[in-house]
Amino acid sequence: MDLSLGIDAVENIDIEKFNHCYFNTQKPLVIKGLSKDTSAGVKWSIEYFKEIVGNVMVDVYDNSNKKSAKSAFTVPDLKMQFSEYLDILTTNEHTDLRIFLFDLFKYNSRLKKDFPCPDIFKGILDNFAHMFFGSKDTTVRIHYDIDMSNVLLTQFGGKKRVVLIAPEYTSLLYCLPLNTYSLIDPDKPDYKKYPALKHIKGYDFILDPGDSLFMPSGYWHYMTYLESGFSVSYRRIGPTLKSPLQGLINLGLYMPADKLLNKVMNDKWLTLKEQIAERRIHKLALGKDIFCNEWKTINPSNHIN
Ligand SMILES: O=C(O)CCC(=O)C(=O)O
Repeated sequence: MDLSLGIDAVENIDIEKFNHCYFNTQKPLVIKGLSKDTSAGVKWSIEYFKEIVGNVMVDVYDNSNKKSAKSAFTVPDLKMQFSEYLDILTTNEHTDLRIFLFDLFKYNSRLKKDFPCPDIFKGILDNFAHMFFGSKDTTVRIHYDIDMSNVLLTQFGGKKRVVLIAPEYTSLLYCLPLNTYSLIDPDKPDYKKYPALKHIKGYDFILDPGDSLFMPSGYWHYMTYLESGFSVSYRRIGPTLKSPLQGLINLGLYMPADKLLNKVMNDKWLTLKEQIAERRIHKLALGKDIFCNEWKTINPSNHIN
């Protein structure tokens, strides 16, 4: 994998330029310090959250749960009081517990006032914000968002490393059928098992506290919390109807089908999914005559028609 592409970064951007150069062309962008002049940039801290929403019960996900790491769905592993979770986070030691896609704003409208949707992301979804919390060294497995929205992810607290890969590479990423995850590990790409990864190009950069990342629809992302921290995401639909329609198909058709097969076949379905993902890509490779020799060397007796 060549992750040396340089991501554009700006200090400020107006809506016209953002739409013209990034949103309409679906090109990722980092906006430095977008939140620094907002109340959130000044006020938000672990202590502040404890004071105003500390008593809320939250769903917590355990990254060390091997079963959910291999599952296509992210299912909460436990529930706890938010203040209890924040206490764990403040040690800045590693914990595998993280909070994912949490609609914290609904518990206290002050939070929304502190960080309203930035102008460049105003639209029919601008009332919905989600928060993510994690500790130092926590990773978020590589995936793209199932609803195919564009995402504006603003980082608070610690630094986060982001690996981004354009949707054009989806067919080379061993995407599991009926869902939006891949089992590859961008930190240790296994080129023997997944030779197509050699042909992938992407971005690898660090989001500092206060920075916002524009992630266009369908972009694969893999994140590592370099320090304990949290972020907020807003979503925007467009610029064409193709992505929202694909999002609806993913949510309304593929996800329920995947869930059903998971329920009926359990681990067998996961194994089959991995096999399908591998075979699909090698079939494509043979068709295009790329990395074909590698595949034949690894699987001399395997013939795909
Ligand atoms: O920052 C995180 O913890 C995960 C963010 C993410 O996966 C997303 O915005 O889709």
